[in-house]
Amino acid sequence: MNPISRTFSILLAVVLAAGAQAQTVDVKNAWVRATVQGQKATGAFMQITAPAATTLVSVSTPVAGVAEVHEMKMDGDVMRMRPLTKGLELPAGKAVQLQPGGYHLMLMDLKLPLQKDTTIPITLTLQNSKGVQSTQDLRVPVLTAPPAGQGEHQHSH
Ligand SMILES: [Cu+2]
Repeated sequence: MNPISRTFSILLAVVLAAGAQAQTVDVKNAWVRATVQGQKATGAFMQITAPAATTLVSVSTPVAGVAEVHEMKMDGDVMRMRPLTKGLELPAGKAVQLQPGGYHLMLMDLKLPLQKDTTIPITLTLQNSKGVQSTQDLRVPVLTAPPAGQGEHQHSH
């Protein structure tokens, strides 16, 4: 390899590494709710913190035909969920909770039952403030209830 192409390769590697790092979000307490035979949809939950302003534009997983970012909202006196068509804003340094009753990832058209104590892959598609998109792969445990310290009981206070 000649010195010029070698320098270029190193530069490219640095740029790629910097790009990947800028896009990475911190994900904690991720889990997806286990399903029973015949159930076609479930929710996935996690806490996401982005180091710089980021938008979660979409999600995908091989176990579901359709995966969407949803929010729950009161519609009159009925709680409804709807897809966030413009994605979920992740402000810099602020932990955003995806949890039962709030924002969540909706996995629909499930191809198989999700069994407790297995894990599934979920890919997040993220967009930075310059409009550049990147993906981040997660392994998410399948549970029947939120992990300790997380979840439904937090809604009652
Ligand atoms: Cu939903």
